[in-house]
Amino acid sequence: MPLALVREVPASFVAALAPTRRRPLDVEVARRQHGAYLEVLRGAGYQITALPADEAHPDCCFIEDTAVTLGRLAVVTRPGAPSRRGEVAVVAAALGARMPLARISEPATLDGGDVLQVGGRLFVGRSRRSNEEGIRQLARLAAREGIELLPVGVSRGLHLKSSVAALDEETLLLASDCVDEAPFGGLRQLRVPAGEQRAANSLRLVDGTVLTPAGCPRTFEMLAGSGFRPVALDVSQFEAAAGGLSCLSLLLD
Ligand code: CIR
Repeated sequence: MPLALVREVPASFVAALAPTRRRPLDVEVARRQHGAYLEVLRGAGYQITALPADEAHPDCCFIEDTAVTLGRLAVVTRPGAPSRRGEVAVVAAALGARMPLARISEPATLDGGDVLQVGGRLFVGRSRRSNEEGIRQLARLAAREGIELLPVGVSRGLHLKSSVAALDEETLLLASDCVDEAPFGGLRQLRVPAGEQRAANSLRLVDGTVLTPAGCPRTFEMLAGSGFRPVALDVSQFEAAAGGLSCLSLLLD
């Protein structure tokens, strides 16, 4: 059974890193939205393992950033934001109980939100959070697993996956003018309509459903019209903290 590792939303979420926040974050609403997200994952067939929230780490629910899986190997990251580095220990323990672990180490930084697997390839964002050394260390580990890594320049948005999602093994959903698109040559590309950039942070689930943020109707129609199965979900509180659908889980399909 596919597994989704998630982390509960702490009361301290009100202090989550949020460069573009205009309104205070609402923990109760965030928890409701998180609960609805988990229901959709369950419905898609995932067994959920929910790690407890850590009040010392307001961003801990954005669990995607703490680890990357390469086949049967889990790579524990070293998040780019210093305030998030203490999030990895609990996630490493949970992953280490089921699979071998490797670690990204200083001076490298790497956020899971910059790592996008498409078919057998790994695209990795060179962003404010993930540096060259982080990409180099991940490339070495990926090569050992027979996986090719391609760096991608990120010019807008926090992470690579803020602007690009994989809809299947050969199709991307992306927002224009946010990343260097040259490395994606050869892949089919669907562009989110203007004004719906945040819809590029969508998440394909193991049953083929594509979770997409609520309030992006044109993207929803485009996905449905292209043969995908979109499901819209309100994650406004997480978006207000620079996150989105992909960052709330580590999916082990
Ligand atoms: C941060 O700034 O690190 C968090 N507030 C948001 C992280 C979102 N992560 C993701 O999209 N992978």
